[in-house]
Amino acid sequence: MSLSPDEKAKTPEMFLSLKTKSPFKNSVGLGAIKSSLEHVSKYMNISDALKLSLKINQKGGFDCPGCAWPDPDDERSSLGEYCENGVKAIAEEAQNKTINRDFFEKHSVDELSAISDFEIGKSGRLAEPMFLAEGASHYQPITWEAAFEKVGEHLNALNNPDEAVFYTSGRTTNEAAFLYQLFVREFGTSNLPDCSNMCHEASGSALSETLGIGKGSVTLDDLYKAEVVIVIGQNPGTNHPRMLTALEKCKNNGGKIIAINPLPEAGLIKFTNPQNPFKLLSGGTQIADVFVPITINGDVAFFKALLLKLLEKEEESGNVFDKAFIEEFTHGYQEFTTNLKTYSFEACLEASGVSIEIFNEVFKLILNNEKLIICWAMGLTQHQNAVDNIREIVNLLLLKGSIGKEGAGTCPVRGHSNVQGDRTVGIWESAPQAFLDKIEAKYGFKPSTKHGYSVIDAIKAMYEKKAKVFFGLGGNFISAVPDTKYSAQALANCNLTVHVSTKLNRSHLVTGREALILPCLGRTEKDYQKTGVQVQSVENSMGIVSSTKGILEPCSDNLLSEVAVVCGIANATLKERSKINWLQYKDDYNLVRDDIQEVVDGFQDYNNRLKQPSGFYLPNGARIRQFKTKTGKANFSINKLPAWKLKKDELIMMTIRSHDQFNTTIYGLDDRYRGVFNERRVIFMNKEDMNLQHLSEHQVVNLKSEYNGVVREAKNFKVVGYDIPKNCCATYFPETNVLVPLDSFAHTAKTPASKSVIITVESVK
Ligand SMILES: Nc1nc2c(c(=O)[nH]1)N[C@H]1C(S)=C(S)[C@@H](COP(=O)(O)OP(=O)(O)OC[C@H]3O[C@@H](n4cnc5c(=O)[nH]c(N)nc54)[C@H](O)[C@@H]3O)O[C@H]1N2
Ligand SMILES: Nc1nc2c(c(=O)[nH]1)N[C@H]1C(S)=C(S)[C@@H](COP(=O)(O)OP(=O)(O)OC[C@H]3O[C@@H](n4cnc5c(=O)[nH]c(N)nc54)[C@H](O)[C@@H]3O)O[C@H]1N2
Ligand SMILES: [Mo]
Repeated sequence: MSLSPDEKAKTPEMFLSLKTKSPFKNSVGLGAIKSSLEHVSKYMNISDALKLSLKINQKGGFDCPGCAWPDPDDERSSLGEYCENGVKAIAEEAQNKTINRDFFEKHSVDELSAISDFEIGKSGRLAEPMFLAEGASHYQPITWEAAFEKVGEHLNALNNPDEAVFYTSGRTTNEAAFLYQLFVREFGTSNLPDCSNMCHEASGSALSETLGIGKGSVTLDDLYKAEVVIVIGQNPGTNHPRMLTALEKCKNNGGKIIAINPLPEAGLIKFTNPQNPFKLLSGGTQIADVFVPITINGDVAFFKALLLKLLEKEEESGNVFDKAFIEEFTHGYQEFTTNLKTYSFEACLEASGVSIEIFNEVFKLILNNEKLIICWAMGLTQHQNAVDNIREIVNLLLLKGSIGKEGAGTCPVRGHSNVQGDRTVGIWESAPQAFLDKIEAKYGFKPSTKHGYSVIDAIKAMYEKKAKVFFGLGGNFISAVPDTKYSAQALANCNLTVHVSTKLNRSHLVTGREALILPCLGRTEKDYQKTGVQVQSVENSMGIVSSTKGILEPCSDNLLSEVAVVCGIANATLKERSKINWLQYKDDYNLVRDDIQEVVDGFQDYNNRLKQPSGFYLPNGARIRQFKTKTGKANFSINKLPAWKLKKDELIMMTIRSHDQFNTTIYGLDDRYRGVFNERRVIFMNKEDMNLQHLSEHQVVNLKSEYNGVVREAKNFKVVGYDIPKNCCATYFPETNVLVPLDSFAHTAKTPASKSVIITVESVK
C-alpha cells in the first residue's frame, strides 16, 4: 500500500528513550570539543577531517557550510576558525558513505519515508542522479543529459512560465545563485522563493523601510567596540557559536551584554572559548550582564516600556536622545513620540512578562550609554508582528543615534552561510526595478516585472494547481515549510519535483507525479572544470564577500557542481531561444563574476578583489548614514502591540533548534545545553503550567493548534519542565511544523509565524 503525501512528509511519531538533566549554564568549552571529535570520528575519515579542520574559514580555505557569522579580518586561529557545530556541518557533508542506485533499488520511497530524519541523513551522500517515474515505488538511475532534458520538457510544456517555482536554500554560492536567477528570469518568471522568506525576510522588510538597506550595518570591529550589545531572540551558543568570541572580546573591552530571551540559553549565560586553553580550565566568561526572561512575542511591549521611560527622562533632562542625529538624519520623530505616549508603561511592562527590577537594570544601561548594537535572529523574525519587532528596535537605535557610527548599529544574524549573498545577486521574488533593468541592458531580454511567489505563495499556488513544476536548488522544502500536511499535498499536485542536493532528505520522498534527485558537490569538495579547480564566493552576515574553495576529492565521480547543473538545465530548456551562451560559464567561473560585476552594485573588479585574503566589504549606506529610503532619511515607525489573547489552557509555542541539528538536518538526538538526551519529541513547559494542567515530567501528550477554524495535530511528545515564562512552551522544528498554519505569517514580509503558534496540550492516557 502506498503512503499518502502527508504520511511521507512527517517524521515518524515514535519515541526513543528520553533522558533529562539540569540544563547547562556554560557553553562550548571541553564538552564542545569532545562532542565534535566524537561526531567526526563516527562519520568521517580522519585524514580528511584533519585537512578540513586546518582550512575551515581560513584565508584561501573554504567557507564553513554552517552559519553566516563572519571571520575576523585580521588574526584567525591557527586551528581553523571552527566551532562544534561547524565541525558537525562539515562531517555531515564530508561523510565517507555514499548512496547510489543499489540503495534506491533496495529501498522504496515508502520504506524511506518510515525512517526518522536523523537516520535519513546518516544514509550517506547522494552519488548519482535518480529519477522517480509516474506511479513507480522506487527511484532509478538516469543520466545527467536525460535529467536535463526531462526538466526542459516539463518547463517547456507549461502554459505559462509562472507555473514553475524555483526555490533556493542559502548555501548556494554567489556564482550558482546569480546564474540560477538569470536562467529563471530568461525562462520568463520571477518565482524565486528562498529560505530567506522563512528566515530574515522580516528583517529585510523592516530595515529597508527604516534604514534603506535590508542588511545589518555593523562590522565585527563595531561589536568589539560597542558599549552595550543586546542579543535578542537568538541562541548563539548553538546557532552561531563563533559570535560568542566576539561578545567575549566586547566584554573584555568593557562592553555590557543584555540577553533578551524566553529561555536562559547556555551560550548567553556563560561561554568557554575552545581556543583559549586558560579559559578552558578557569570555567569561562559570564556573557550576559543582564538576562531578560521575556514572554514569547513580548518584545514590542518590552521595547515600548523602555522607549516610554527614555522619553520621560529625555523630557526631564534633555540629554538622553541624540538630538543632532535625530534632526539631521531622521524622519517622523514627532509622530513617533506622540503615538508612543498613548501607551501605558505599566501595561507594556506587564505584557512583556518582565519584572520591574530586571527592566530597571536594562534601562540604566541604555540610558547611560551611546554606542548600542542590537543582534537578533529568529526569535524576532518568525511572528505575525515580526516587522514591528524589528522596526521597534530600530526606533531605539535612532533615538540614541546608534547607527552609522563606530560600535553601534543593527546586526541581524543570518542563518545559512550564503543566504545574504544569494539575495544580493538576485534570488528575490520581488527584485528592484533597477536590478531588472540592468539584466535587460546586459542580456537583451526583458525580465518579468511581476512579483513572483514567496514560499507561502508558492505552496498555495502548487496546492491550487496554478504551479506545476517545483525546482529546489538545495534545501529541504517539505521539512522547512509550515503546515506540513497542506504543503505535502501542494508538492504532490505538481507534475515534476526536482531537488539539487548533497544529502537524501524528506523532500525527495514527497514528490510530484515524477521526481528527480540531482546530486551535487558540497563546499568541502574540489570543483574540477575545464579551466581547473574553481573558486566560488559567498557573502557573510556583515556584507563581506570572500572566496571559498573545496579541498577534498569529490565523494563520487558522478556529481556536478551547482553551477554546472544550472547551466545544463538552462541550456536544455531554453535552447536556441536563449540570448546567453550558457555552457561557457561552467568551464570558467571567472566569467560569471565578470557578469555579476556589471549587474550588481558593489562588485567592481570582482575577480581581483576576491583574491584579497579576507575578501572585500560591499557598500552599506546605513553604515555611513546614507539612508536610501523613500524619505531619504532614517524613518521612525509606529508599531502596535500584538493583539492575540490566550484562552484558558492555551500556550504560545515557539519552534526552535536543538543543539544537534542544522535546520532540517538532524546531526544527533541530544540537546546537550538544555539537558535533553536521546529524544526530539519533547515540549518544554513552565512547571506551574504543568501543575495547572495536571501534567507530570515526561508525560506523553498530543499537541493541537486551531487557527481560522482549522485544527492541526502533532502526536506523541514528552513534557519536560523547564525555566520558561508562564503560558509559553517550546518544541523542536521540524517535528512541529505540522502545527504552524500556512496563513499565520508576518505582515509585509510573509515569514511564517513559527515562533508564535497557539496550541493546547492533551495528555495521552
Ligand atoms: N548549529 C546550527 N546553526 C545554525 C542553524 C542550525 O539549525 N543549527 N540554523 C541556521 C539558520 S538558517 C538560522 S536562521 C539561524 C537561527 O538561529 P536562532 O534564531 O538562534 O535559532 P532558533 O533555534 O530558531 O532560536 C531562536 C531563539 O529565539 C528565542 N525566541 C523565540 N521566540 C522569541 C520571542 O518571541 N522573543 C525573544 N526575545 N526570543 C525568542 C528562542 O528561545 C531561541 O533562543 O541559525 C543558523 N545556524
Ligand atoms: N517551524 C520552523 N520552521 C522553520 C524554521 C523555524 O525556526 N521553525 N526556520 C526556518 C529557517 S530560518 C530556514 S533558513 C529554513 C531552512 O530551510 P532549507 O534551507 O530548505 O533547509 P535545510 O535544512 O537547511 O536544507 C538541508 C538540505 O540541503 C541540502 N544541502 C546541504 N548542503 C548543500 C549544498 O551545498 N548544495 C545543495 N544543492 N544542497 C545542499 C541537503 O540535501 C540537506 O538535506 O527553515 C525554516 N523553517
Ligand atoms: Mo534561516
